[in-house]
Formats: sequence, C-alpha cells, structure tokens
Amino acid sequence: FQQHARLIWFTGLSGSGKSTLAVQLEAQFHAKGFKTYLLDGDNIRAGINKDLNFTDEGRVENIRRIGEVSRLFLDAGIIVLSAFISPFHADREQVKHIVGEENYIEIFVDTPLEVCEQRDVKGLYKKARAGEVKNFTGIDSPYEAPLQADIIIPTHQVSVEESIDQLMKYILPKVTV
Ligand code: GGZ
Repeated sequence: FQQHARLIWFTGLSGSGKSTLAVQLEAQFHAKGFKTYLLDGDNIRAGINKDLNFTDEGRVENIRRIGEVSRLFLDAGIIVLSAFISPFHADREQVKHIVGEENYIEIFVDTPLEVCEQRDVKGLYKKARAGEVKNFTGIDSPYEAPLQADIIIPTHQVSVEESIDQLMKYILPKVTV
C-alpha cells in the first residue's frame, strides 16, 4: 500500500494525555507498516527550540517552527504525530496553513484543568500554584480550546484503548491511498 502523509496534531493542557495517545497511536501505525515520526517536547523543545521559553512569544515561535518541521516530514512522505499544548488558536491555524488544510488533522485532548491538576504527573501544577513556575498554561497563561477539532477525546471519560480505536477509525482512511 501507499501512505498519504498527514499531520496529526494533538492539542490540550499539560497532563491532558496528548503524549500517551500519540505514542499509542504511533505504535498502531507501526504495526500496520506505516512510517511515522512523533514530535514532542523531548525532541523539539530540548533541541531545535531550546532557545525558546514559555512566554506567549516563545510559544508562538515554538509552534511555528514545529509547523515548518512537520512540513518537511510530510514532504518526505512521513506521517507526523505532534503533541504540544499549542494553546493559541491562531498558531494552530498557521500550522494548518503551513502544511495545507487537507493534510492537517486536529485532535483536541479535552481533559478538564481540575483533572490534569489532580494527575500532576510532573508536579508542575503544584509549582505553578506556588508561583515557582511562571506562565503555566491553565494557571497564569491561557488555553484557547479548539472550536472545530476533527476529534475530541475526553480522557477522563474514555479509556486509552477506546480513544485509540476511535482515532484509528477516523485517521486510517485518510492516510491510506
Ligand atoms: C506549560 C510547561 C511550562 C509552562 C514547562 N506552561 O506536561 P509536560 O510539562 O511534559 O508538558 C508541558 C510542556 C509544554 O511544552 P509545549 O511545547 O507543548 O508548550 S507550547 O505548545 O505551549 O509551546 C510541561 C512543560 O512543557 N512546561 N513550563 N510554563 N507547560
């Protein structure tokens, strides 16, 4: 089979479950023989974007560069999974524009702030509440929820397995030629 490269864009709060879903979805694609690449904080914010902070300006530039990098992978025929908070509507629109609307699939990982804060996997919410971390999304930096995501995943209500099934059903036809 031939694959049609698309950008699968996860957006949501810190601790919403973007990376978990992206990693699992990528495993499913691999099992089916697709070529993919996962962009996340570990390989982007630690590398190409390590000069950027978490001010509004830093986030805008972070997302713009990720859009451009995604475009390069798509040019190479590789499916991109991207897991960043991407809190601003305008930046997500810009990414869509960079890669082409038809190639952009938006997944809103819609986990309420209370649930993310309860999970607090890295203890960052606690630090943000204490003022030790500034500009933290959902605390003292905004998150603009998507209005027209292709898929919405409420991770506090559905299991990872169910979510992955739903994502696969929607995305598989779009990446298969
Ligand atoms: C939000 C922050 C912050 C601040 C560090 N605000 O849960 P994590 O740890 O692993 O994911 C968060 C990650 C967010 O980086 P992104 O590149 O996805 O953000 S954006 O799209 O808005 O540019 C969190 C950690 O970095 N982190 N400081 N102040 N998240």
